[in-house]
Amino acid sequence: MEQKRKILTLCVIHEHPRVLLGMKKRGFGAGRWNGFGGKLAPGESIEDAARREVREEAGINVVSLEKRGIIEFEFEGNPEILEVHIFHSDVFEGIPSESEEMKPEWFHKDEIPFDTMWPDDIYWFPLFLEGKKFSGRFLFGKDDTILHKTLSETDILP
Ligand code: 6U4
Repeated sequence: MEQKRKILTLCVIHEHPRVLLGMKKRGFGAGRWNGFGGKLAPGESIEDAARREVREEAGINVVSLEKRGIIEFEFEGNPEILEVHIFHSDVFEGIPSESEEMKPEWFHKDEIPFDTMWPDDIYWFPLFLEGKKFSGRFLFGKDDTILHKTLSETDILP
């Protein structure tokens, strides 16, 4: 079966010791806290898409941006692979504000709401907060349960 790959961005603002997450109000992952991000516009680079999505969803401009991880997500019975590029930012301009898609809120690093986040986040967030780079793959089954996972630290990310 041919596998279709969709590239997505995900940016978490980390102003130590707090992180900015958004409650997704609609679309894929609605009802969950998550970083800001989405699909690439035609001709857009992954980094430019990450910047644009944060601006559109949280109303701020990221100044620093560093890629920290790439995770592939698959759903059992669905040939599509979601390739999510995860970015860290600790310098931004503006004040986070609610958009049609996301309601931003700061969380202390010890009070991250993993119960209302994607179930993979609890695995990679600690690496992210420690400044590590990582790559992995998660396979989800019914009700977004994790059927299989690989996750490892890496020095190089494409
Ligand atoms: P639009 O076109 O905005 O309605 P939508 O279908 O809502 O698109 P989009 O583009 O907002 O989706 O992208 C989904 C977002 O969710 C991206 O930032 C990537 C992120 N995401 C997807 N799977 C994830 C997962 N398993 N864990 C996680 N973030 C995930 O932490």
